Amino acid sequence: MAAALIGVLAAVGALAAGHLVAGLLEPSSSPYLAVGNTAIDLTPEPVKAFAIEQFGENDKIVLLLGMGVVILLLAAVAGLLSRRSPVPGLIVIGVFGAVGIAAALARPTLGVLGLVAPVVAALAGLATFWWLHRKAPRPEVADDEDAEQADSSGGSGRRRFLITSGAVTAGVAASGAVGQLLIGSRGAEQSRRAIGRIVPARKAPPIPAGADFTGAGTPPFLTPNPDFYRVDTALRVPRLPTDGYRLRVHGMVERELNLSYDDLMGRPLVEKTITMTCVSNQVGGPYVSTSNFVGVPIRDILNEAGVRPGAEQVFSTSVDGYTAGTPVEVLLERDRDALIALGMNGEPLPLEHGFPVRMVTPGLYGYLSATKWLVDLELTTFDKVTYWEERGWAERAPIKTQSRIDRPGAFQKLPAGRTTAAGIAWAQQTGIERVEVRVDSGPWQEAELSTQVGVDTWRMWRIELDLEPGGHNIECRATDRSGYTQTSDRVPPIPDGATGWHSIFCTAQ
Ligand SMILES: Nc1nc2c(c(=O)[nH]1)N[C@H]1C(S)=C(S)[C@@H](COP(=O)(O)O)O[C@H]1N2
Ligand SMILES: [Mo]
Repeated sequence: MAAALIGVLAAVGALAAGHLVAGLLEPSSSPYLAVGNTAIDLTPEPVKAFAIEQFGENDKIVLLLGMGVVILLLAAVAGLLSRRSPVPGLIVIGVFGAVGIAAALARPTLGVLGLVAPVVAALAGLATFWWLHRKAPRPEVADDEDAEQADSSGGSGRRRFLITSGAVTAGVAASGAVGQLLIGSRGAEQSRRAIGRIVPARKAPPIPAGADFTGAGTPPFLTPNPDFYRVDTALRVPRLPTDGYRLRVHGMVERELNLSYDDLMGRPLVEKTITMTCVSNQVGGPYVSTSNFVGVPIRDILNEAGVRPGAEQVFSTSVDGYTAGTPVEVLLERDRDALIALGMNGEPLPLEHGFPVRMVTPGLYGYLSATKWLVDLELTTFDKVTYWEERGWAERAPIKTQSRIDRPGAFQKLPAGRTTAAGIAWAQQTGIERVEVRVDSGPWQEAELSTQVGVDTWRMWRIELDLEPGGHNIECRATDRSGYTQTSDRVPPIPDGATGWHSIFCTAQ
């Protein structure tokens, strides 16, 4: 027991010390977070897609917990191997330390300062192990001389070891907690609160009555900020205060720009209602949401910088190292209104949606057009490869026409007879013309559509169905305003978005 405990305390102590130093210096250099982030970057794409599908927004928590369990087990084993000599344990802790340092080195945005936390963590782990090991009761004496040791106050023995390890535990818990507090409260939240509401110079047209069918089971037309889907590779949400914020625009331009948050806020802001969609969304999946985004049209910024001939993509970089490439001609289109967004539904961007500044591009999947925590725009050619392209996703990816059934829910039991089915459909840049529904491969029936808000937003549908008692398969398909009807061919999200009809099975009784 004591042997395993020494290993565990040394490992947890190392992580806590690293977390504390990272909280003081540079949050993302915490070895625990740096290893997790590097693990995400190294994870093969199918596993990542699986994790997003299985655990949704909890995928990172699952990863961190999994890492924790593995570390504790290895540490306990290291402790048990070191009953006689501390060397095996010191080797294992040393390897842990090296992994933490390597992970910090692999983080693209961490400088030399980022190495302090993992180095301190490694030293703290080795020292704790060495020290507790010396204090530990020897296994041969532990059994026979138990009573004698317990009595000999001040001498080496089990009681003294328990006191020592209790004190170490308290110190470890305190430094881990302080580190977490520091990491959690660095600037960004405060600076977000100080901004108040974000008021556009040109408001989006109001959402008309009848734009959704929430009574029939669709989501509300505008997604409340806390419900907006979230997909990103950031284990810890980057916390960028507006003080000192800079957006650099460079590369194949006539004039480099270097814009502060106030420079952006000071421009005439426009508001646009946009339905965002993630390329990883499976047919019927949840990664689609709508918001009133407020920001500066990217076109204005690009025109001010002066795009030089030959530039093909706007290569955007996030403060967390994530990169994306958006075709220049799309961003320059007059009616597209791609935004350098500052606000969502009247509020500054929530931290997890890219505070203080992100991109949003109507009609393109988010991975190549919606960089969050945006700090850099480089005009370049498609030779420069982005985060997702390296992982097999397409260089260009307009959002595909899709539809989803929200009611009845999958495997729902409902009373036989008349029932209302409802859902959503989207075909950004084109608009939805028609949604049809069929039951058990019967004839297609046309659903009623909600009032259209714009071509860049989703549209709701509902239909009355008559269900006989028994199991039923309900399918839907959308036709967009170009005349294209969704194909029934099922393809997976990779490389440029899923296709196929959403179908659900329900039971009428
Ligand atoms: N910095 C950063 N920006 C990012 C991502 C990311 O992983 N990191 N994910 C992209 C993807 S895949 C999508 S679909 C959208 C999702 O934006 P949301 O989380 O605000 O819905 O953000 C994009 N911007
Ligand atoms: Mo995405």
